[in-house]
Amino acid sequence: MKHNIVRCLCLLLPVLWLLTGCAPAPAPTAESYDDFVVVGFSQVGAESDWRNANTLSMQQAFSESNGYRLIFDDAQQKQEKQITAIRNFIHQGVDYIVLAPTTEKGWDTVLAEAKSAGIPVIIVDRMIEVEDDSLYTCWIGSDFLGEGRNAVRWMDQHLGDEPLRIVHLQGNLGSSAQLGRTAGLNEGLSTHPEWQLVYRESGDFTQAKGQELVEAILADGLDFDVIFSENDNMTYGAIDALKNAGLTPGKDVTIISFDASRHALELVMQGQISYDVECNPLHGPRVESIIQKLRNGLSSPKLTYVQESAFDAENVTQSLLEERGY
Ligand code: GYE
Repeated sequence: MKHNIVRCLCLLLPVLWLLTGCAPAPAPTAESYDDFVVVGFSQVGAESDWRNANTLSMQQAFSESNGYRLIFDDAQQKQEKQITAIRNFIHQGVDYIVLAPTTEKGWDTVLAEAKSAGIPVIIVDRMIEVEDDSLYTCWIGSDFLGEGRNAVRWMDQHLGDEPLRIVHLQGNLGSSAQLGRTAGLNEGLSTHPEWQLVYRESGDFTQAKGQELVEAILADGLDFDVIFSENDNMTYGAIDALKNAGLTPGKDVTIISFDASRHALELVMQGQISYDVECNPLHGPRVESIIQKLRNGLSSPKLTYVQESAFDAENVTQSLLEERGY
């Protein structure tokens, strides 16, 4: 009798699994993707912690459990690769194209192709400069000029009228993040005759290039008081170069940085970075809610700037570090 019950249970269990949904799910077929909203996302690359946090945020927002199928393309900081990716998205007939552009210029032709295919294009993070604004539906990102001005305001208030020799590490030339932050510094230079720009070069937003540039100027014997570095990863490289040369970041050299990622805020707390202007990479849910609106027949503002802050030793706190998602 006992044996019969056990045998019965053994036969019933697979049936129960199937009925309760505990059995392994069948692999999705091409047809089953029809139920998803298909989004092609052309990402700049993986040059920085900011970028990786941005990619993750997009992947989480455009997950299959949220009803999306994300086609992700990493352009390795090359605009040609982004243009090819967009053409592939058009060819695949995606529902929406999301573009995080490398540089501002050079998008007119490919976006006109997307427009004639009837695919809405949402620009995220950096901006684009096109002849015809109807080539993209809307943009969401940061006020990069505002960030540059914010840094200059801090320098003005904290370094006063001291003569300053400034080393400027720029991001990718032609990207909005570089253009805006550089324009902010240029304004500061034009109103502070006592500030002297002693070096300016692009470090492509990467840690390796930031370190390489600062090592080279130290080897050349250049004297400087401030490093104005347009992102945290170049700053990390610069800090390593300074330390390797026996200098103390934050004491021998004042460091201004951008992004304010968690590790950088730790360095602010330790006094190695003096001021870090926030740039928020968590755009996934923001872009997703734009797509929700469009799908519901609503419109979204053409331009949306996200709220951002900035940090120095005065306002950086342990709880801020713990809450930081990037
Ligand atoms: O500051 C930098 C990244 O475009 C805002 O790109 C973004 C910038 C960010 O590589 O770390």
